[in-house]
Formats: sequence, C-alpha cells, structure tokens
Amino acid sequence: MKTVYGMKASGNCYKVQLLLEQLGEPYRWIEIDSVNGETRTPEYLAKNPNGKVPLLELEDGRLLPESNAILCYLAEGSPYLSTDRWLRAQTQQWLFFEQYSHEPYIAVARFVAKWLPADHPRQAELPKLRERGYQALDVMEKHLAKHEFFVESGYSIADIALYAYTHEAAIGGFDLAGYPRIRAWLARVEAQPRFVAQAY
Ligand SMILES: N[C@@H](CCC(=O)N[C@@H](CS)C(=O)NCC(=O)O)C(=O)O
Repeated sequence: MKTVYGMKASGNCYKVQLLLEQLGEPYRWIEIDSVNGETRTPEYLAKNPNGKVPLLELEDGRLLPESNAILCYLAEGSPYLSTDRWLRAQTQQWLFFEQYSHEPYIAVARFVAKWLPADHPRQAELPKLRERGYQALDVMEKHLAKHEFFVESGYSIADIALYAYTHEAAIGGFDLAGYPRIRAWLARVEAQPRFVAQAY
C-alpha cells in the first residue's frame, strides 16, 4: 500500500487525499505537522531533502514529493488524466499555473491570515498577496466562462489542484462574490463521485 506523508490542513496535501479517495485506492496517511517543524527533522529530511509535505512513498520505498507530480503519477491510467497529448498538455498548463500564479498567493495569504499572529511582520505581505491572488482568480473566472472544467475532457487533476486552495480562498481574505463562475465550478467539483471535503 502507498503511504502519504501529509498534513490535513495543507491544501497541497489535500489534493493527494482527494485524488486517492476518488480513485478508491487504499493508502496509509502519516500526519506530519509542518507548522511545528516535523518536516525539518533529520529523519524527514532524509526522505524529502526539501523538507515539505506532501510526500508519496510507493510500496517499494521510492519517494515522490511535489503535490502536482504526485497527482500526475497517481492519476496515470485513470479518467483524471487524459492519454491524449494535447489534453495532457492542457492539464499540465493548469498544474503549472496553480504552482506559479495561484498557490504562492492564495495559499500563502491563507497561511499568513490563519496561522500567523496578528502582529507578525508577514501580515504586511497580505495586500500584495491578495492583489496577485485576485489576478489568478480573474484568469480562472475567464476560462470558466467557456468551460465546465479546466481541461476540455472533463473533471481532471487540474480541477483537483486548483480546488485545493480556491475553496478556502476566503480564509486568506479573498471575496468570491464577484466570481460566480468559480463558485459554480467549486460546486461542480464537490458534486463529483467520491468527493471528500478537506477536514482538519
Ligand atoms: N510545491 C510544493 C509545496 C509544498 C509545501 O509548500 N508544503 C508546505 C505545507 S503546504 C510545507 O510542507 N511546509 C513546511 C516547510 O516548509 O517546512 C507542493 O506542491 O507539494
């Protein structure tokens, strides 16, 4: 059985949990409290020198970090990742968008607002994070004007990756009231078979 080293409160880890649940694949979950330094112990760094969760451990001991790489690996051969070259490239387009233009703002704003004390110096980053986060939401809203899901073929790991932090964007101070298509898409994701809500 595969093992996931993850933290339930992390959207990056929730991506992996959601996909495994939707695949119906059994897995072992080892909770790693990254907020309290458990990703920086010598034992954990030996598994992932980058000191981050999620981390997937295969049955034979091979280790794969990076949430979106894990999604690609796990989704291979399933309806959540097309075999078509163009559709796979579209999926990757949104996975890279999520990591470069979305997560660094929407996830980080959530972290700063929820986990750091009100007088923490990083609170000053919030206006810039929100400005850039709204830019990502604008891109998503525009795409969803003409598409039901992010990739033409239907619900895929691109939706899972983008859902992970978009559904909790409000925690970081993002108001989705002006994003009706994103709100409708969130509901479509939540209506997918074997969907599980993030619980922490
Ligand atoms: N690009 C990575 C980001 C992973 C990441 O930032 N993980 C955070 C939790 S969401 C973490 O482990 N932080 C702990 C640390 O940096 O020590 C991915 O998508 O997996």
